[in-house]
Amino acid sequence: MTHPHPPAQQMDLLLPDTRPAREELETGAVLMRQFATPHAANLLQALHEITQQAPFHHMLTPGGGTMSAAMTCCGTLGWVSSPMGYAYTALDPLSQRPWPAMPASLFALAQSAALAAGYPNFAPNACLLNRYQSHSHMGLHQDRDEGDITQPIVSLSLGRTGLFMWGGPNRHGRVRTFALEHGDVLVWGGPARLHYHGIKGLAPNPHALTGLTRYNMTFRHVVAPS
Ligand SMILES: O=C(O)CCC(=O)C(=O)O
Repeated sequence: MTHPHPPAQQMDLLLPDTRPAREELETGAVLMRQFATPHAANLLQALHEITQQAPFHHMLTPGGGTMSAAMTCCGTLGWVSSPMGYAYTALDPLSQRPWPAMPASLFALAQSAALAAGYPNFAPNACLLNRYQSHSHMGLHQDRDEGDITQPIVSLSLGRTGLFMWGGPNRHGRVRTFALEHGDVLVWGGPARLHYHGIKGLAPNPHALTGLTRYNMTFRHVVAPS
């Protein structure tokens, strides 16, 4: 028996991606869809090597809970959350060793994404890696521990689609939610640098390369704590 129409899931695969390749969310914030897709295999390999040295884990929060997403870092400084607060540290608190170095290919990709978004000379020295599974989420927050808000944040998504919340400079402002898919890169800086953002959850479908897991890497320039 032949089917006049393919099943819905197959149809999705056949439909062209109609999302614009480049979208300015607002002044300073640019979403570049599929920007990193050609580099996905290299990125996943780099992520694997980093997490062999500094495994993902659920950090403790200042409020006494645990972060929903599992995290780790690479670069000369890494972001940590603990009951004592948030900080950038030179050592991974789990191993007491320096964080794994940021691979040159990741640095170059983050730099080229920043440039394409209108931020020349981005020099990330820290990268926070997030791993989301099943019901993971990340509440609305600002990235404000970097000690330098003149440089943007470059955020790269891999694997399962994340439902990203994009707010404004105030916690209780309007929030838009949209899909961040495999290979999408979002850059925010300038007047949008301290905008609230987070992850509401994950889309249901698994991804061919990562199954039910979503990875995210955010590249930052951090001024070393004194
Ligand atoms: O996973 C994401 O897309 C967002 C990550 C994020 O907000 C962060 O690391 O500060």
